[in-house]
Amino acid sequence: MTGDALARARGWIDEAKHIVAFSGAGLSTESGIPTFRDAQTGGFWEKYDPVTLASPEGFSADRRLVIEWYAYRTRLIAEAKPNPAHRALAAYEAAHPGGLANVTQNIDGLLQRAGATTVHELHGTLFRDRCHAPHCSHTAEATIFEEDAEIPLVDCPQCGGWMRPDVVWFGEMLPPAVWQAAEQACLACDVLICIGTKGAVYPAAGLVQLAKSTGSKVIQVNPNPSELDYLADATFLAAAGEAVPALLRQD
Ligand code: BV8
Repeated sequence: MTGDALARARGWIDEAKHIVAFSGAGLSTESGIPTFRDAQTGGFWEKYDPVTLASPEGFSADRRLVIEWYAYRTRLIAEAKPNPAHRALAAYEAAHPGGLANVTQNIDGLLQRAGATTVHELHGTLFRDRCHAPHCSHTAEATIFEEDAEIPLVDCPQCGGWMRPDVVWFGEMLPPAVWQAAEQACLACDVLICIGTKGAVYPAAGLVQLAKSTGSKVIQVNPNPSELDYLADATFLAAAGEAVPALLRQD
């Protein structure tokens, strides 16, 4: 990555006091984690619609199927490693304390594993479980199961409710404290870098519009067109692993 567009984008970043890195599944593709939809291609899970599996309705309809799907994804993700994009974001944050906030739709924990400390997980995490019962707040560390392990269906020790991954399912509200922190970061940022997201899931995608509406520069990194193209001041049709280190001068 060279050229005027890169120099201009680097200039915005150099001038910025506060940057938001708004990320989606494409940030972790180069770590070997298939994107949300691609995760279904090939093999046993192909015949299931991810949006159905990632919903309270899907869970009520077939508890074991949903628990086994998340056990499969958690094992894949536990074996993955942060890639150069995750590491560049963590290195930039370390070099500019308070200067970068990650707002991510990913539930893989790879930013934190790369050393990032400011990570707002809009859609939760695979590495914590919680009780599904509406008025129970019990949480527990998630277990990573071997490939052919028998996956237990765990009941909550506090209320007997069904334990489930602490992620946000379709039709469910995002965690209010995380949402408010993400909104504040997007309102305060000078530059928002959109990394590897189609921008089709709400209310998350609305944060890019929010940042734009307060005068932030929007830089997009995505090898394919997305629903956020119209908001971008600069778009790099490149992989995150190449473009993010170049933009943050961590290459
Ligand atoms: C809610 C966790 C209400 C679980 C996820 C407004 C308009 C339309 C619809 C709605 C709306 N408001 C609400 C809705 C409904 C719904 C929604 O948005 N539906 C969509 C499908 C139309 N939203 C909800 O249900 C939300 N909740 O609204 O609640 C409410 C309010 C009050 C009280 C009660 C209820 C909750 C949504 C969260 C769902 N959970 N994940 C799990 O993962 O199992 S969403 C999940 O899918 C991810 O977290 C992520 O958000 C999304 C996937 O999107 P992307 O990350 O963008 O990934 P994708 O695969 O699509 O694209 C990858 C991109 O990467 C591509 O562009 C590709 O080109 C690029 N790429 C590939 N390789 C690379 C790369 N880029 C860079 N480098 C590479 N190497």
